[in-house]
Amino acid sequence: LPVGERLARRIVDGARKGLEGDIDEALASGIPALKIVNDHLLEGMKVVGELFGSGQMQLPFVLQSAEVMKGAVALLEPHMERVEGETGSKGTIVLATVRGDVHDIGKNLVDIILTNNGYTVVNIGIKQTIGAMIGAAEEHRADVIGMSGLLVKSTVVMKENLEELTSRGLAGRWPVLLGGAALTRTYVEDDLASMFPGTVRYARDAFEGLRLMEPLVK
Ligand code: B1M
Repeated sequence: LPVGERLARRIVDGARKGLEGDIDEALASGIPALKIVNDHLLEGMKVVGELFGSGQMQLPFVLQSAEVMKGAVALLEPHMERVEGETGSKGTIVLATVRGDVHDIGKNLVDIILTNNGYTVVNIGIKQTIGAMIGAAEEHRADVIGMSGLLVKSTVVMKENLEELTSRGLAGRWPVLLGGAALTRTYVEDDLASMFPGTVRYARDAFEGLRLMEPLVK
């Protein structure tokens, strides 16, 4: 198999042993690190999601796949393109996976992409309440609050979080960036935006998140 397909296969199989060799080979063959993530590793993760969703893969194996994914991203991170010569930060975002949700691979990719492009990312982790996000945003004088969540129930939590920002009188304080597989653009840009007096935007992937940062950081 070509190395890209082998890497996707590794994610599906949860095969960590020999990962370094494949990553080195892919890089040496000239595939940019981000392309390895997007075209090959995420392709494997998609298959994992399908197998799990259809009952053909059990949770412990999904966990193993996630570990290989994280290992691969860690190996690739030093090879990712970064904006050089920037003086200071372009802005600060508090990034969290919402309450009740442990999925953090996507959030951590967003962290890497934003960090490499000159933003300061305060990544406060998984299962975070809106209170914790507000606290971090105040402490770090953040420009944006970013929430990630992959479960369908996380889309409801995000709505509750926006309601809490509103009831605390903080809706106008930080624009909110939302991402994660269970969200849809219409849910965020129509349903949530119509109930939230502040700014709320949807990012389909980490790159859309990056593009949205500039207009959100005023
Ligand atoms: Co879970 N899981 N999982 N899981 N898991 C999903 C999400 C699921 C769709 C699988 C399925 O059924 N097909 C399903 C949700 C179904 C639903 O809600 N309707 C599911 C389930 C059910 C569960 C459990 C409930 C299973 C159980 O316990 N019975 C449980 C939940 C526990 C909890 O959260 N309380 C669970 C657990 C796990 C593991 C721990 C085993 C593991 C996570 C490990 C980890 O993250 N550390 C895991 C995994 C790996 C998955 C799948 C297979 C892959 C997720 C992933 O990492 N994708 C997933 C299936 C799927 O998504 N198709 C699934 C790759 C990642 C890069 O994509 O996070 O979407 P993603 O991020 C993208 C974009 O969405 C966007 O950018 C990223 C890439 O560019 N993005 C943002 C994300 N956040 C953003 C924020 C932004 C901007 C963009 O700005 C703020």
